[in-house]
Amino acid sequence: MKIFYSDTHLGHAPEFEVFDGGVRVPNFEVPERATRILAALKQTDWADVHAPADFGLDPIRAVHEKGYLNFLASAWTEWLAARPESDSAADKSALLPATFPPAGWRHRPEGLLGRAGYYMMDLSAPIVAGTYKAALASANCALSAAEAVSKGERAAFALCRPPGHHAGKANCGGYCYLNNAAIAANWLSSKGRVAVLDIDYHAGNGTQDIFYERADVLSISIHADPDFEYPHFSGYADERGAGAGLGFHHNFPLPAGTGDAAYFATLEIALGHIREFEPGYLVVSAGMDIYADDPLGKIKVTTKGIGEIGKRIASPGLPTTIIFEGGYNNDALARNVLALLEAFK
Ligand code: SP5
Ligand code: ZN
Repeated sequence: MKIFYSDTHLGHAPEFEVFDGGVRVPNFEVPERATRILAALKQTDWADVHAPADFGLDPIRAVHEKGYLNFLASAWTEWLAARPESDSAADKSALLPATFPPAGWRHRPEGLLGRAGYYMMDLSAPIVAGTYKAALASANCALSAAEAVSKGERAAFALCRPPGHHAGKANCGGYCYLNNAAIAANWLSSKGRVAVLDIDYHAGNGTQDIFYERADVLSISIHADPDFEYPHFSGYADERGAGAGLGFHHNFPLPAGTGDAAYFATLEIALGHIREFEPGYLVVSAGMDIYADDPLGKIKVTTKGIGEIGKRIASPGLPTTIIFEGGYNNDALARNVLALLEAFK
């Protein structure tokens, strides 16, 4: 199986994020997540690791708003000039705003911190020196995997870091800056109908935002109920798409404690929608934070269960682009990713 990976992610390593209650914690989304999976893949006799090609900005501009991309591109340089040198309490290692617009306040300020609050959805996507380059390389891994699949591979895996599914048309958040899966799916959509299946523990709010009004891309997310879990404001069952896209988005919120059997039952409903849609391509947002021992998750899927999820997703036989998203138990990550990928060898 073709695997796409770039070392460029190593330049993106924010030291911290801010949890509920204003608690500053070491960032969970660390480079080790990807390097450990890479090492395990290299130990197999089937993983064929490649550097991504550079697809340029056009396929990214097709998904994300221009103003947001300009912000990502220049935010760090602007922060170097604007950060409060005189304030000894300020952490200068990352750009993170502390003010966000309430719903309906859509004036976009010119100043850096105003733009940061406007384009960031939370306090878990700090921008550091290497963030933009890492996000571009991650998107290129997704595009390279999509291209391999479009050329006849049964499946390809994009070992993306940073992840992407919380990034919407004009926002970063939840460790995500560019929506790798949506960029790949949109690129594939010129070649056939595309279904996106998001199995990350968290609702794929960014992917939902990007495809919400489109009928040519079916998007489905299975996740912890946002009523109790991040991202809180997106991922509810009654969000079914809008305009031409009405009926082409599905959310499956699950209760805390959901185990293998209940997860499979929900997955079968999702796969039923995919079969009915008759896509030419499938894109999977493969988060491993559904794992029972994930430090950020409350769903209880086992490693064996992740293997079974792989088999069931593989069963319609669709050309499949698999995009790495979340998953924070670094000891179990590689084992879980391999369990999923084994079904597509
Ligand atoms: C790609 C991805 O999986 N992003 C997830 C971002 C989640 N950030 C919010 C985490 C909320 C943590 N709640 C505290 C649980 C600690 N036991
Ligand atoms: Zn997640």
